[in-house]
Amino acid sequence: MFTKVLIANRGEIALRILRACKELGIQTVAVHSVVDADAMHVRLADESVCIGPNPASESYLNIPSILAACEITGADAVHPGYGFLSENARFARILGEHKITFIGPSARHIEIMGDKIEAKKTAIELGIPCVPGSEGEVPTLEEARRIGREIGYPVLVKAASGGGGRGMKLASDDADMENAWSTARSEAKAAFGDDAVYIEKYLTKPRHIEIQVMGDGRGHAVHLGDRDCSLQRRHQKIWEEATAPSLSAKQRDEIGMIVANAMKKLEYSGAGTIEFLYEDGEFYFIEMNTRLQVEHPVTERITNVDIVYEQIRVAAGEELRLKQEEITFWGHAIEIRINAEDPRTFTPSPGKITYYPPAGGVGVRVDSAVYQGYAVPPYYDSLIGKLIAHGRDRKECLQRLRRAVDEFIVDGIKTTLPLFQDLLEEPDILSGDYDIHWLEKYLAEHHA
Ligand code: MV4
Repeated sequence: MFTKVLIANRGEIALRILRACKELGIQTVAVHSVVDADAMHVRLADESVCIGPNPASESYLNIPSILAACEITGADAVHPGYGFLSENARFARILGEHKITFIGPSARHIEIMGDKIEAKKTAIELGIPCVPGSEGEVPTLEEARRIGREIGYPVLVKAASGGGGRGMKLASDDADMENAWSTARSEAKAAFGDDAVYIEKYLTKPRHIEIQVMGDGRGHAVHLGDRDCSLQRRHQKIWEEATAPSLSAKQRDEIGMIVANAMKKLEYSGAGTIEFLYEDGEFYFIEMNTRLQVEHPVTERITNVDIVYEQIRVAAGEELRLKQEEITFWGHAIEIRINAEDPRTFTPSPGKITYYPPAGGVGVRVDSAVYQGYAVPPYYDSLIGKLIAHGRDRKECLQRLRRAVDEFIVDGIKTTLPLFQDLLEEPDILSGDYDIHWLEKYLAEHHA
């Protein structure tokens, strides 16, 4: 096992990782920007190193600085959390060259899944169902139109280096394709320095359902069930649930086994998420995330698996203790993301928290690293906490969630908590009847 883990992140996830390290008896190193000197994870870590000025590009994304912090403290592993360097293959490779373990999958697997064309080819080879579309890159307009006609319009032109919604253009016919294809290419070139694009049939009203996996890199892998993350605004999730309300146990088992077997063949190591669009009873692979995700607690809650603890064990070369037949899904969990933002305009609302009694009680978990007197800095994303409710079924989970949202107080800054009070009155939310467009439509009608 590692003796010292450096946590290359901030906020609630840094604290989450620190907790897992403490339980494993591993010493912890916090790294932080100037403004984060009084953060919770810095206070609770055994050691801390200031790695640079406030902009993330100069601190949490500063590879030389983080390497120096490893050197100074003698850390033998780095946990990258999510965002920042978590899916940076070059970072994973550099750490390896310095005999420091990157707590995550191999640099090769990060690279494959970072290229959406490679990811899709790999998924097809592994027997994962995909959205109908081009076989790889579409280099000419003529070919783009041929594929559009072949699979049937409307189609999406997507950037190979994109993902998370960046660099997508809709084409509804041959005439439309010229504009979609060329703007997708030039935007991809400008944003990622890579103009490769591919084409997919446009699914009009899917849900976003993802499968959590864990592998040991030696051919043992399991799935931990699914999450529905359809409620998104501008490709930012705000509400996630496990299990997905629209799936039967049989469907869950089927897609879960397809994905687990694929990860065995790939010899995938660590935690990962396979993202699907789900429409009319069919799953269509879109992307794989090779990191721990923000919404991992809903899966932890219904499976009783500590995903971060297992990630660290596997990275240290221990075998995966999880056996598929022992993984069961009990009850229902929902996570809501509490952001320091105006609940109507979503404008960031940094500043000092003057009063902070978080929700608690039966069936409630709060993952947060803020406290009364803490000042939310303006430099990073606005997530200040996650509220996770659990119950024997979705109905009990929703009751507890509503009770917890009502008692959660954050004074001094604006938060998205009032949005969730409103959502918890919506019949479609209460019945679980929503797709990826539901939230944007709701906000246009109710929050304009
Ligand atoms: C799609 C799609 C419809 N059809 N692909 C957006 C983010 C990126 N991960 C993939 N995205 C989409 N891909 C096909 N073939 C619709 C979306 C999409 C979306 C997906 C998940 C959650 C929210 C979304 C909001 C708008 C569009």
